[in-house]
Amino acid sequence: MKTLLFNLPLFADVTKIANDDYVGFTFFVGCMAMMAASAFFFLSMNDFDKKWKTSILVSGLITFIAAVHYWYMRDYWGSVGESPTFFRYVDWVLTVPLMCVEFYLILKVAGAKKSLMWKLIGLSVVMLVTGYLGEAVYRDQAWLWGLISGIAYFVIVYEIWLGSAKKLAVEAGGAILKAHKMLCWFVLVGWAIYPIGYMAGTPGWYDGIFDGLAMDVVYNIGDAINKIGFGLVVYSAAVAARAKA
Ligand SMILES: *C/C=C(C)/C=C/C=C(C)/C=C/C1=C(C)CCCC1(C)C
Repeated sequence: MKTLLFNLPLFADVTKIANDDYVGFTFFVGCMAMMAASAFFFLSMNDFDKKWKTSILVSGLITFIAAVHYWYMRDYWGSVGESPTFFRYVDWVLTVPLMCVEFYLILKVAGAKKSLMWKLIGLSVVMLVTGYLGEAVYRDQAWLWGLISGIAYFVIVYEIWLGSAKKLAVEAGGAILKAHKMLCWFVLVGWAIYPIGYMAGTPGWYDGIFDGLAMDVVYNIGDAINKIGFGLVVYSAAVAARAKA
């Protein structure tokens, strides 16, 4: 039993993080931040009525899924010393669709249909699967897969900023419109960090732009801003809605 436990990744030996290992450091701190955020969302969700409870639960699930993946990525980086691309994309393919669900849940009061949710989820999956193909499988065609991924990203941006999602948000007004707008900014600015990471990680492109700052550092900063920040926007909207009620 003891050997079994100690062979689980949870009890694996801790690897040293060098002073200049920014990737290792941001994986470590990122993991802690995601855990703390999850505890916060899970513990506060019961302070709200049913509608907002679900939204805050989803915020917590997003950071919790990320915390588990960060635990593995931190360990993988420490012991293998390579970018944990596979874990990274599994994390994204679970958490980004949940962010799409978040848009839908917020707009549900204004009559958002499930089809909007599935459309956003479908686009996000296309964006991530093609990104994975360019980053891990067809490295020589990184531009082609990056382009397809970028198009899917732009369609998402269009849909929430100008498309039917926007219309619903305007109809709802108040805290809903405010939260929707903030989340839109996250997608436009916060998510734009990722294609920069992709370009910085593709050999022969911009691998020198940040003075050699690794792609993983860019992705880790992006994740902290987007997953925790996104959840906090939803939390604030719930607080605002409660104050009015
Ligand atoms: C929590 C994780 C999030 C919010 C991840 C978002 C990821 C993206 C928006 C990735 C986008 C990409 C492109 C737009 C083009 C290049 C390939 C990707 C997958 C890095």
